[in-house]
Amino acid sequence: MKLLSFNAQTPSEALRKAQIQCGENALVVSTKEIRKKTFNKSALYEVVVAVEEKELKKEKVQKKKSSTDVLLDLSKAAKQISQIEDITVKSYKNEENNSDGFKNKKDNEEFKEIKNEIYNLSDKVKLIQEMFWEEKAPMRDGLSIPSEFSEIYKKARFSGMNQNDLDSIMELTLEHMPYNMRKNSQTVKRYFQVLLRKMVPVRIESDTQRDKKRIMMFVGPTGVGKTTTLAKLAARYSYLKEKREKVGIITLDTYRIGAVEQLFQYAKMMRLPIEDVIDIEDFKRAITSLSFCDTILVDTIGSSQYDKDKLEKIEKFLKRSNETIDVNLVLSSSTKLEDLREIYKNFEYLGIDTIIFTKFDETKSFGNIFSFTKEIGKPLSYFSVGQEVPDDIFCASSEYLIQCMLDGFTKEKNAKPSN
Ligand SMILES: Nc1nc2c(ncn2[C@@H]2O[C@H](COP(=O)(O)OP(=O)(O)O)[C@@H](O)[C@H]2O)c(=O)[nH]1
Ligand SMILES: [Mg+2]
Repeated sequence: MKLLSFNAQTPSEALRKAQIQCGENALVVSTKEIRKKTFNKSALYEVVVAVEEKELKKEKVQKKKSSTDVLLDLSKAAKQISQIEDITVKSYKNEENNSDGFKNKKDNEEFKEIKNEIYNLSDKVKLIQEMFWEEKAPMRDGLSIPSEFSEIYKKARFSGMNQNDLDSIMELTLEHMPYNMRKNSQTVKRYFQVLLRKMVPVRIESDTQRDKKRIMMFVGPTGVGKTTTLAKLAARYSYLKEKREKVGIITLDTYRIGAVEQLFQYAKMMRLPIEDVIDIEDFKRAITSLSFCDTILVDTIGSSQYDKDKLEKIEKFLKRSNETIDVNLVLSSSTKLEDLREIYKNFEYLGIDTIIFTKFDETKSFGNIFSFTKEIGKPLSYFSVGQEVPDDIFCASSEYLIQCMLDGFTKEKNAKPSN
């Protein structure tokens, strides 16, 4: 036995919908008004019916309405609306151009009539859209996703997030969302956003404590932006944050020609001490010589995640230094979810503390970041949003990530945390 819910402007219409989908034998469990009639909106009723699963399957097969028909209806209605709108605009302009300012009564009545007709037609379009959505609406354990959820469902689906995540979050939303919030797609979106945000672990940026230095190491695949991120953070900690810190840099990136130069240039520009290091003894010495610093940032060998030798070398540095080192895995936003998982698997044994995502500006879908972070449960700490040093870096925020995920990337959005 399954419970299904159907919404319509009248209880009888909702029942009719239920009977079309579930057959005459559907047992009505409850009928309730879920939205009161207002000035510009009709009331909305919900009928919940119980139905045998085999009946449901039978009815589904019998369902004939094709989505192409609905699409044709939709475009026809849209065309009618645009024609009427055109007339409206013209008649409105004529009214405005009337030189003596006199408003013709007949014109006014016509204008009202046309306005009413537009309302009626746009209602019709909405209804057709709902029919179209209902037909395509995914069914999860007998739970059909209502039309108010369609916009957010589609956005989340195209964000690249894991389909299972999306389905279970939808189910949760449908189960727990209060009825009065379901009345329009805006409140649904807000509720859904809050739920998504709560699933993203984020590490709040902290200041260093007195007499306690912080060592941050940046690891990750070649070319993701480790060195650039380190340079941005060096500037941030030493000049841009309210509480300025003494920052030192160590580079283990001595194998890639040019890579050391790049960091030395940045250090010189920012007047920060920098040490390059080849073996573990060097590393220990460098940490000692930078012991006056509050924060030491360590850049690592540009390595492919499959390059076990280089990864093992990093591990040695971590283990033998006898220091507490904060390991920051740097990843690019444009990496597919499966590849992010694979990379993480290879770097995991270094003991990853936090994740930094770079190249926000180079992707359109952020659902991979959401699903990846939710899966591994490690907190996000920073987002890199462009090539500019030092400006293009934000503290990670779940609001900003979900906003990029559902509405696309922009550096200017309100959700950008104030840095
Ligand atoms: N568009 C964009 N490019 C970035 C970003 N971060 C780094 N880059 C670029 O990516 C390239 C590789 O960066 P690099 O720091 O050398 O990567 P590493 O090999 O991981 O150290 C450089 O051209 C950077 O300017 C970002 O957030 N957005
Ligand atoms: Mg580098």
